[in-house]
Amino acid sequence: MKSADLKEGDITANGYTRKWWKEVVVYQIYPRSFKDSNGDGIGDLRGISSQLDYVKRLGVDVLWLSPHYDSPNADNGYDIRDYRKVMAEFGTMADFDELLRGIKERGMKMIVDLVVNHTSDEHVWFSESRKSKTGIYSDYYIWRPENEGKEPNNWVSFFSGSAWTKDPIRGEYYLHLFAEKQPDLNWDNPKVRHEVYDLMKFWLDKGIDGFRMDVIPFISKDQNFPDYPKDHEAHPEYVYASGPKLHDYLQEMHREVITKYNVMTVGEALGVTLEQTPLLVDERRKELNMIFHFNVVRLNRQGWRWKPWTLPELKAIYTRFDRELDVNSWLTVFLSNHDNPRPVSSFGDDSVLYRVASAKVLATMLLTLKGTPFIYQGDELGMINYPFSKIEEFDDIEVKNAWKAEVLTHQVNAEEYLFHLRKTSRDHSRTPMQWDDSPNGGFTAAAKPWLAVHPNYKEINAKQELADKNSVYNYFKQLLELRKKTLALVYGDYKDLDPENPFLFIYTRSLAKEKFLIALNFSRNILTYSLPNVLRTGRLILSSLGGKEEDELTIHLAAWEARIYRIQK
Ligand code: ISL
Ligand code: CA
Repeated sequence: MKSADLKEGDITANGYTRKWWKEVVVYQIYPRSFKDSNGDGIGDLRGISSQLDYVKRLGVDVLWLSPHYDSPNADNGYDIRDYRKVMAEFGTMADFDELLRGIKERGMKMIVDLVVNHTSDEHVWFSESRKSKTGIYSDYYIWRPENEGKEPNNWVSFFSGSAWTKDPIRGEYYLHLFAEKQPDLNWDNPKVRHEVYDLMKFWLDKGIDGFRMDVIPFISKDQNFPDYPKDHEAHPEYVYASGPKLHDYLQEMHREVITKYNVMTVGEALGVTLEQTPLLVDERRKELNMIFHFNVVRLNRQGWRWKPWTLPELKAIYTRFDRELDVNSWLTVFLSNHDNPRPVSSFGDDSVLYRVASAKVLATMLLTLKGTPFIYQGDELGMINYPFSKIEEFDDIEVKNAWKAEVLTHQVNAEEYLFHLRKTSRDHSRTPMQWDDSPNGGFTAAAKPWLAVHPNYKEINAKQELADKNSVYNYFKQLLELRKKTLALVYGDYKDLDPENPFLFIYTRSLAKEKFLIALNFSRNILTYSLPNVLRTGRLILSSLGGKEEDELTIHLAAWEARIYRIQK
């Protein structure tokens, strides 16, 4: 069944309502690290415009632009100073309009980042709010008096320390779940909500196609601000998320803004459990289209500490979500973003021998599971984690604050901290895109980019991979072509055939008369798998290593090989 056969709003054979945003593949761009057009060492919007053919050729449908707004960059743009102005380092509003035009004329769409749980402390709303307890902006943020000489409660910031800072000007504490320079907005104030809806319409009226909503489950707080229970210290996000009015506000946002446009919304659902997921994404509730849940990207880390994981644990996540969510809910599938290390290093094998093969296994999983796939810039090249050796090489405020709070206070040994950061730091995915083998990987003409380019740019770069038919990039391209014309890989029922297998991920996707078998080898060993006799492999339609047809009841998978079969029913 070709995706052209059915139309938006039709119901698939297994009960899903077809929507364009369920059938697209999204490519995330972190503007700071994508392409520098003016030689200042910082990526910018004109740089992105210059590479749109590269993105289009890959075969993705939607670009997600990480924050492009005016910001002092305390948290690389996730601290917004002016929602209606383009960050000076990234260019001008004319550059934004040109980028959007370039995307549209290539038949792609663009969503932007909506960061409205908090602003920068340099936003005019905060400058005004801290001036007085009675002005019109006084309750745009969350202010509380000190509590017996201390912070109002025991909430902690994700960037170390208390979530409260006493402001010398207003003489009260303000809440910031992230950095001190990221004060949380007070969503219980209807003026704040309508400011947000207005700024959303400003960008929607320019023609964007939706929003990725930053930590959106945090926007509603219990205004009594009770201490969270001690056992939540490791995961305060489960206290901060899903506050009393979250669904009221998301439904209001949908009524006031979203429903007036044909757009997609994806919520970054830090702190949302599987059980709570339908409350956000069940289409009948008219809140969000889909969410990013954190189960997979938190499988190998707890905060900044790396932890071992197993393939059965990874497979169980996909199976749980698939089983628990009905046809009224939709999800995303992603293995990385600007907050997580490179997937080949986290879930694949970033050795010289197996980097390419394992990148293709991960690409096959990403693009044949159920849910809208998100590809993060550079993952289509099989980029890997950076060899950080000292704290000075990091940029991320999350890293630097934890170093100050835990290492400089001698609670954690510096070497131990660096050992973990080499596996878990957000900066791994923020090193510049590697375009070719010229200095700085062709990312910038500047002598020094804002963050060092990975030293492997001569081996791993877009120019080399475009020319190499066996490259990771060209394999992603093949997979995207296959997914585009195969509705069963979008909506098809999912079934894990061997959940406990420690090294093989073998699953089917089936819709109406079509059934596909996907076989992934997450190991360096040649492995054999005998299919349950109800299944016959049928026709091999793709092998990541050029493998050939097989005896129909047994599959032999080479080290880090991925195979896709069309099964004869
Ligand atoms: O998990 C985290 C906290 O320990 C971080 O990876 C991240 O802060 C979290 O996932 C929320 O991410 C979003 O909000 C942050 C910003 O730093 C991230 O870049 C953004 O994706 C605050 O806006
Ligand atoms: Ca630049």
